[in-house]
Amino acid sequence: MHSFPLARPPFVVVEGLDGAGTTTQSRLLLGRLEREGQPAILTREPSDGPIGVLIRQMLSMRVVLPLAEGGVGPIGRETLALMFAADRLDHIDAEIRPALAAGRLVISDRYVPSSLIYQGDVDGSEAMDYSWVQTINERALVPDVTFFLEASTELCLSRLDQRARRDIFETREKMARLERRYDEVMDMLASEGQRIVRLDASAPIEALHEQIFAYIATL
Ligand code: T5A
Repeated sequence: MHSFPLARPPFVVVEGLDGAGTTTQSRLLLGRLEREGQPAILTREPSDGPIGVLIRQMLSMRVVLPLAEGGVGPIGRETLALMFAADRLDHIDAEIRPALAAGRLVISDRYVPSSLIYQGDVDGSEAMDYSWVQTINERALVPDVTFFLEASTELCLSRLDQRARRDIFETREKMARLERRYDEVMDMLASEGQRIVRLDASAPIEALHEQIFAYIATL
């Protein structure tokens, strides 16, 4: 167990299905670190940079594109994957690296795993091809630890039901596919040597927070 501030502040990622609680846990962690005297920032992807803002508008269908056959529709899947990768590199340059260099721990609410999971089916089929998404993200800084909030589709939908607005990924069928892919991708990243910590997202908010904080204190 280390005392704060940490000599080398880590880059921490929180991942999970929509509704798993990544935003809740990221915010709680930031507040706790600040109280413990650890300089830290909370950031997210899509980022709040220019490409990230555009992506958020596209996900909520506030920005649509004219289709060749007439009418409008969402941006192409591969183009969206490239936009997420471009946003990530901008995010790393503009926010993540400068914060780490200034001695701040960085918490990112979502990162590369989200691209693998949400954009991994680049041709729109059930067959996954993670390799291209990995290639376009290969310059992304590797996190020191990724907390994966493991949640079922049913749990996430019950939490999201409280909300009026849902984005383009938040339907039962799509989420069930995403749930399976999360498991696959986290195993894949762990086998490549990344530090992945799986947590049961159905646990109470405070209990999850204590597990995350205790882990950070060992880094
Ligand atoms: N995306 C993102 C891609 O497709 N490719 C990429 O490369 C990237 C980076 C982002 C979307 O972009 C996609 C994935 C996403 O679909 P977003 O709105 O930023 O969209 O998505 P999220 O970060 O998932 O935000 P959400 O708000 O949808 O979900 P969270 O953050 O997981 O959930 P949270 O914390 O807001 O909690 C939801 C509700 O559950 C309660 C909370 O109080 C809240 O009401 N809750 C709990 N209740 C009981 N017990 C717990 N343990 C609880 N934890 C939370």
